[in-house]
Amino acid sequence: MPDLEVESAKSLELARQWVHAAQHLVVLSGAGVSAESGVPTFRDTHTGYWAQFDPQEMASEAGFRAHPQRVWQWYSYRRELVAAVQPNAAHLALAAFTKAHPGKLSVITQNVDGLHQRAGSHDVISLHGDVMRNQWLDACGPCCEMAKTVALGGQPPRCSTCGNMLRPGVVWFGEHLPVDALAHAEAVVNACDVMLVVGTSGVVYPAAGLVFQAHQQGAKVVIVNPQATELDMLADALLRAPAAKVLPMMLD
Ligand code: BV8
Repeated sequence: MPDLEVESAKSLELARQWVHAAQHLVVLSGAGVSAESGVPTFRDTHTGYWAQFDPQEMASEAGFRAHPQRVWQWYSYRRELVAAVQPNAAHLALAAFTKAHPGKLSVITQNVDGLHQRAGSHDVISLHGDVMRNQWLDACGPCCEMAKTVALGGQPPRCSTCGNMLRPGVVWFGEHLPVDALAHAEAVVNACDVMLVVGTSGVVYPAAGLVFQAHQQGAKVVIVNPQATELDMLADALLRAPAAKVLPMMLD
């Protein structure tokens, strides 16, 4: 195994065996799986989004209502960034695995960048929505669906009839996850015999809770992350390495 520290090389060998013997494999991915595509993570100290912004202010309904233009522009910046990047070897390795082993792998992601889907993974369970989608901020009447929207200088577009604002189609802090997505995620985690936890700090719930669920039902847990995470105590194998390096080796 090229230039992996000894422990990770051993863990990689173990993980490969578990992956290829597994009946049902689940991946839970976080922002780190997109890091090598050039998408900033949230909590990496210097490069992460949260180093510059307060998540409660930028990724919450209260923050959006208080500062609609600032929050809308932050998402516009992220949309442009994500549209300009490509899936990396980690996304592609997962997509290739699903193609080679139909029905064996479920991808659950916390990410809103759509890169798993663009790499070719199907039926991705997106827990936190899609940064490219919009939805109405307030429950809207027929006028919003019919009317044109007006957008003034960096402000979120508004319904030209009632003034309802459009907002990004993502799950903000304090908002419930999509019921179907979470239920589907819990079902595949319950049925899996191996869970790969890739590129997540394990800070955000209920997503991080899925790893406890996998561990409790007896699945092997493999963590791929160059840094320590809040979930390391659950790992049966720990790979201190970047996802784009080890996933192709683990899944080939
Ligand atoms: C909710 C969309 C019910 C928006 C995001 C317990 C139970 C339930 C809720 C809570 C709870 N405790 C606290 C809560 C509340 C809250 C929460 O979890 N807060 C945290 C901060 C403590 N949860 C919620 O509000 C959730 N809703 O529970 O509803 C409810 C309702 C009302 C009141 C109470 C409860 C909603 C959470 C969803 C928030 N939305 N995203 C947007 O994107 O703008 S979360 C955001 O964080 C992203 O989706 C991101 O994916 C996610 C998780 O972060 P990570 O993906 O892990 O990213 P991070 O930067 O942290 O880590 C990156 C990792 O990658 C690092 O470890 C790094 O080392 C690693 N890495 C770097 N490079 C690489 C790499 N790894 C591999 N390879 C590399 N090359």
